[in-house]
Amino acid sequence: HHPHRPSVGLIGAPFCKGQPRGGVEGGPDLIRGARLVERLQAGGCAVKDYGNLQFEEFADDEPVGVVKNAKAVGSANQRLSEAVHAIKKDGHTSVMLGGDHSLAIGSIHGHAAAVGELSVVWVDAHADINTPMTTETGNLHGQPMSFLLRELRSKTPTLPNFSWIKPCVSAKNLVYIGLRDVDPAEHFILKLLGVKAFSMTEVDQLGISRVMEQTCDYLCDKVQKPIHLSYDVDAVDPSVTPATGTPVIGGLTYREGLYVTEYLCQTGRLSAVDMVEVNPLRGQTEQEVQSTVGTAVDLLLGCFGRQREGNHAPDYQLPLP
Ligand code: 6HN
Ligand code: MN
Ligand code: MN
Ligand code: MN
Repeated sequence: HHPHRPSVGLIGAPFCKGQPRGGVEGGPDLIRGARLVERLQAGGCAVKDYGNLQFEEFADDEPVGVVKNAKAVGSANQRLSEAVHAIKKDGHTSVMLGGDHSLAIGSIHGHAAAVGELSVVWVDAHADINTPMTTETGNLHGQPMSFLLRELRSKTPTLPNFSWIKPCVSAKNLVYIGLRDVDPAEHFILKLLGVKAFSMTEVDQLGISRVMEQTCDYLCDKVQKPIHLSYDVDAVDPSVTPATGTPVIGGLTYREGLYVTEYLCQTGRLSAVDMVEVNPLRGQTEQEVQSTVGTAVDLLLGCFGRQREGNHAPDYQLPLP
């Protein structure tokens, strides 16, 4: 492998209870089936596959107010947090395959437990920053950031199986890219905390290259913090990634989506990645599913050094006549 390429620690989280639509638990195996491991290895990365997590079932997971499946989501994320913590302690760049986006709670929590202060780049059509008090749907995949931000500690009640969570991200270390479907309460929270956000309007105004430049200028202060990239496949336009639970028109192009990963890769500080919300049952055709899964794999390859200009192994030798 390339000596400068990071080793990847892969963990599958086949979990769907942060939202109501079945199928998203099939994401990890589908993405593996698109030859993710082989293609990362071909690109010079060492890969250790930690397999899929198994999650506890709760017969008595009653809604807390409007919030659904709190016990299942809390328990799944506690397991995921421990798994990501271990992957980081083993020295890998963590790659979490979801599953729905409630899994960012455990992934980011475990990452922070292992490395300390980190920057979060959240690429999504949605802000996923509702609190259990503001959510309109009760779905926990619309709320993960509210449990992780220190600034929202006093605004979030402790749900069953959530008491292990310590808020570990500061609002100033969070950047959103791709927003275009933000609830009023979420918009209020973003303004209240002064969170840096590049909505699709800013992507249109600045272009994706200046968005990424400004993202890294904003996050890079003198302390070089590790970066956690939480990538919701619905950030990309549904013409490209239709097989997802909450598609929103007007998203990132394939090229813009990929540029985000390439840019973060070349910072050398990408320390953990989530790829979430791939749902094969939401595709209308096999082609829609393949386009979504193929894009998810390409985004992950972009995170680990694959270049569109072309690639070759460091020891490549021209064949002699
Ligand atoms: N996602 N804001 C909506 C809600 O239910 O709170 C949508 C959330 C979507 C979540 O895409 O990960
Ligand atoms: Mn080596
Ligand atoms: Mn999301
Ligand atoms: Mn989303």
